[in-house]
Amino acid sequence: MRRLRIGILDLVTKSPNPSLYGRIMNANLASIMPQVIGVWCEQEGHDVTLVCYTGLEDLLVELPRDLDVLFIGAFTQSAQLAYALSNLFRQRGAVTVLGGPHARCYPEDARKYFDYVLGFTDRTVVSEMLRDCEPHRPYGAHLSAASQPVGLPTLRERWKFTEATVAKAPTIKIIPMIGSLGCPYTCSFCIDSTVDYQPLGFEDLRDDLAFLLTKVKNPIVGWHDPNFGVRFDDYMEAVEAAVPPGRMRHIAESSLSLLSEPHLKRLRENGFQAILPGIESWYDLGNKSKTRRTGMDKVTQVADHVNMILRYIPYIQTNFVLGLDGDNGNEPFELTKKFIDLAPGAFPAYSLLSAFGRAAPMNLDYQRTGRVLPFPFHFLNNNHAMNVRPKNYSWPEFYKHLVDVTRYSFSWKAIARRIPATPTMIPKWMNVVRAVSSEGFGRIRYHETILGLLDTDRSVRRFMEGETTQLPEFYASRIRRELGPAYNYLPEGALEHDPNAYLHATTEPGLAQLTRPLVH
Ligand code: B12
Ligand code: SF4
Repeated sequence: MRRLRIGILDLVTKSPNPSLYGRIMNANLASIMPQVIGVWCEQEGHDVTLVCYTGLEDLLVELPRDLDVLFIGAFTQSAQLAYALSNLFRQRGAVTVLGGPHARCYPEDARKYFDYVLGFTDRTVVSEMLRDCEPHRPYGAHLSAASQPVGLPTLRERWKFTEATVAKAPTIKIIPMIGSLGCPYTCSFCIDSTVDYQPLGFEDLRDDLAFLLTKVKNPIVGWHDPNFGVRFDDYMEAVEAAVPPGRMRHIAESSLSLLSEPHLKRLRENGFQAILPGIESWYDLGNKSKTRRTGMDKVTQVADHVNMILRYIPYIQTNFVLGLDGDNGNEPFELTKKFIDLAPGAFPAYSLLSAFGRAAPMNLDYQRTGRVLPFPFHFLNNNHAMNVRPKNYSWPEFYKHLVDVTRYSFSWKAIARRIPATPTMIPKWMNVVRAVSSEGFGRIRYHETILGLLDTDRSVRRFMEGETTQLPEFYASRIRRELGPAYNYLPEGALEHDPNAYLHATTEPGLAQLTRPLVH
């Protein structure tokens, strides 16, 4: 097989103007899989250029013009950017391949703009794709492994890609690491609820950690495991065997149920500095935080738990989903404000209820009841649009509460209370930067704008009520502005998608046939 010139693009962001927080952090949010694909392509004998797009690079310059193949890893929020780039590189003669969350969630749509759309991706899928390597137009080939890969290349193998990406982070530098795929729990809103839990091998993990210490003095490791610490003792033993005390810091997403006091003690001893548990809601999704309580009972229980965590781990981000069907009236929002008062050290992160295509079984229910809106993918990042009409709120009611709780969470009073409630310098500083940047003040401004438009702009209100699919100018002009030069390469029709494609594929046999991946 001839030696191919392969480009790999990791789209960490969707537009060329990162916020202050984005400038500091984007390179730290890079994905592992594009680096993995880089290793596999080189092992197949090809030349690889990998670019992690943090919003500061000129993509039209950084990627070689004469690529044979371009892989793009994209979240749904970067789909339109990915579609535009695919179009440009196809015009230049490349075969294009999409992988990552967008490809897993919206394969029906992505096939219109890419030659290959990859679901679960292992080395066999990549080498089969490279052997075939043909333009597939007008519909790309949808390939998937039968399950998640049983192993991934080690950090040593992907180091040259990791190092180049982390070098882009100006101050804090986080090394991405993963020890498991899937999850044993079955929260119906989650992409991993149907993916079996599978550790990737604790011996490799130990080697990766030991290798990292030879490359970076006091590294910070960011764990990408969907639910870190399911096999808690195995993880801790791997860390303890490879890392002398005090030599490494860690950040992980973990469910509250795994964060018992004995576990927290061991996490502290092993240098865990930041933890991101999901609380989700005071009424819904209790299975994730493993609490049967609801309402104020749950608030006090979770606040006590979070305060206990802060005695061991200096930084905690608590994740909430707003707009769930279990929420009704003022109370859920008032309870969140109580939580902010009772656990002042936690940094709250709010996600608007979003149905990402095929991501979760629950999305079929939203689609069946006609509640999913065709917001362009560019806005689907849990913040810039909520693509499920709320069950128990009118839009103005919902946005009024959203603005109120966001203002409360990032008021000067809450920002000031967070400072003494977090024990060490970096967390104090991070919380202030995040609050005054796009995640706090920026969100308040954005949600206030939408609330205002719901009142003054009929086109926005009608679109959000599902009365029209005509995209309001507010959103259309925002995409034009945010995509910058890439907007000119957006293929025709690429701003629209069928929000019920998942449902249609399950109910229309012809369609199901067309979109079923070729599983090896
Ligand atoms: C770790 C994680 C993060 C980390 C690391 C992100 C990163 N760059 O990878 C952080 C905390 C930074 C993060 C941020 C965000 N995240 Co996140 N995150 C996850 C999480 C928990 C695990 C993903 C993971 O790495 N799995 C391990 C990998 C190996 O497996 P995989 O993702 O299934 O990938 C397989 C295939 O898709 C494929 N593949 C993956 N990437 C690529 C790339 C190429 C080129 C190819 C060919 C194949 C390929 O190969 C893998 C093996 O089969 C998932 C939830 C979950 N449980 O999956 C959410 C998830 C991916 N995140 C999500 C979201 C919405 C976000 C944010 C927008 C949240 C926010 N508002 O800030 C941001 C966006 C960041 C960005 N880069 O754009 C959504 C994505 C939905 C979507 N369709 O876009 C998910 C699914 C959670 C959810 N809400 O359901 N996230
Ligand atoms: S515990 Fe977390 S990762 Fe596991 S299924 Fe639930 S939400 Fe998904």
